[in-house]
Amino acid sequence: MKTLQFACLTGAFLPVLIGCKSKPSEVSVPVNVIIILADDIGYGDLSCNGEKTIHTPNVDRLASQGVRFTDAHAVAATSTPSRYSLLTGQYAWRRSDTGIAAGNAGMVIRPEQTTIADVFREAGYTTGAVGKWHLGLGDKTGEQNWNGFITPGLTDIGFDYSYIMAATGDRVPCVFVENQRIVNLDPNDPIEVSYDDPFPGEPLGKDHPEMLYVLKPSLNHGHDQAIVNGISRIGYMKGGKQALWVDENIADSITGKAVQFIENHKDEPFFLYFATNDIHVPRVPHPRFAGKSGMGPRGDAILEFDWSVGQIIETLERLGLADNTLIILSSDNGPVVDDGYQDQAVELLGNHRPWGDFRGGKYSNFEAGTRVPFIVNWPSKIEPAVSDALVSQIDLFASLCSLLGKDIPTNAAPDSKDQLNTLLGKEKKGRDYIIEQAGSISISNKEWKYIAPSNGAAYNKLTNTELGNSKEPQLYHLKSDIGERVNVAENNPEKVAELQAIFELEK
Ligand code: NG6
Ligand code: CA
Repeated sequence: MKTLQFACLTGAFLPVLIGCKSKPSEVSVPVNVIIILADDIGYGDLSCNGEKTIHTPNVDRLASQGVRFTDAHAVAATSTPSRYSLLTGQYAWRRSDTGIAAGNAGMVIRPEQTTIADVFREAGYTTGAVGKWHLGLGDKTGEQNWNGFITPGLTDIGFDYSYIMAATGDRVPCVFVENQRIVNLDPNDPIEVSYDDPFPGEPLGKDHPEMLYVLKPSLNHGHDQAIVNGISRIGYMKGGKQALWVDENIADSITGKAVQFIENHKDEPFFLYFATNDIHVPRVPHPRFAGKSGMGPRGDAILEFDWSVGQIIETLERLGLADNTLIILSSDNGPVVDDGYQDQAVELLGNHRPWGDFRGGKYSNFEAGTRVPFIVNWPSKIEPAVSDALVSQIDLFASLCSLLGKDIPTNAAPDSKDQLNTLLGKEKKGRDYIIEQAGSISISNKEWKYIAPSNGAAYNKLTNTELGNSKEPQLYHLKSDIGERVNVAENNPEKVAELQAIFELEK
């Protein structure tokens, strides 16, 4: 008991502290943590957030039994900087090389950096990353040994186990990489990857539209290079035929690996970063979801995402782990409808509003760029609630350190703040302000939002997105104008200055 009291007093093991109050028998079991990170799912894409056009029962269950946040943000409006910030607790804008990564990019998070996975590993957890990666592999861009052991890799930044797609579904190489080796690679059919030059003799989507029997790219979106499974992609690849993923099976493959990881580690504490491919393009859900949403592949992929979430919940319940597992569910950036393929997402959208009440979408400085679904679920410890607290994925690092009763390691996560009590629904306050990154930088204190001037385009014609870039400073009174319709910067210079000063101090 002495040890326990000590732990409770020092807060060295928060799960223990909570356990001390209620069920002493559970005291020695540290909590498992699963981050489920969707790709491009917007605030309005989940029925728990209010849209009546889609039904996501598994996510809704997590939400109704946990804390559902209405003002939660990814750090950036695209994948690589968003994920970088989440995993390292450092704003991606502090580095110039954290933009959307190519499929042959070198590791964006460098081995000498400390990730949240490192912290879990250090705390005695088994750690895993399953699904979309998009943060580079190997030391240098274009120099990976795709046919052997790809190093450095995820084990060098805290993950004991990994089963990943190197980048995105629309970027080569279209293969799974398990523990830093391509899965099912036939040594007699080595794989080659390039983002510079096509491989002679390999057909390209732009020259062979007749070979694109699954999906054709949207006009002017690119995505017309290597052809894999009747879909043209970004980048060139050759060989590795046996290792190619099957698009309609991606959700099954990665969900299966996530479930297996949980099963394999049911008797020890684990941390799982489960990053789905849904609902990024190309959207090719399994036939059992095809046609089920009435919205075409985009809606069907949302149902597939919900199914994946259901598989995780079922596994935890089956193994008796549900009560002792903290799940955080969110998305890497806001929604986009046409992101590069002719999948009828625009035509079949109907009344569905992927962005909810917010302006913009993926790529945008406006709210829908980063205001994402965010649910924290821990059945035995969390009182169900809806929280309007301002929260950001940047704080997961420090908050999870706090959960483990650990200090943030020296030199790690400089931008992350401990918001554990807010995440667990015990406090309503949240952050004083957040900093978000799209074409520009914006700073919001919940009531007001400032978007710094930038030279970027105001509109993305390809995706039909209002990007929120302007050469003029923009200020929106979110409290009365959640749709960011009226720029009140000119009439409120002191507010502009106040929010600008926050950024000046931070950078
Ligand atoms: C863009 C791609 C888009 C998508 C995005 C990355 C074009 C025209 N568009 O550059 O299709 O792949 O990158 O998405 O190439 S993210 O969610 O991974 O950031
Ligand atoms: Ca994304």
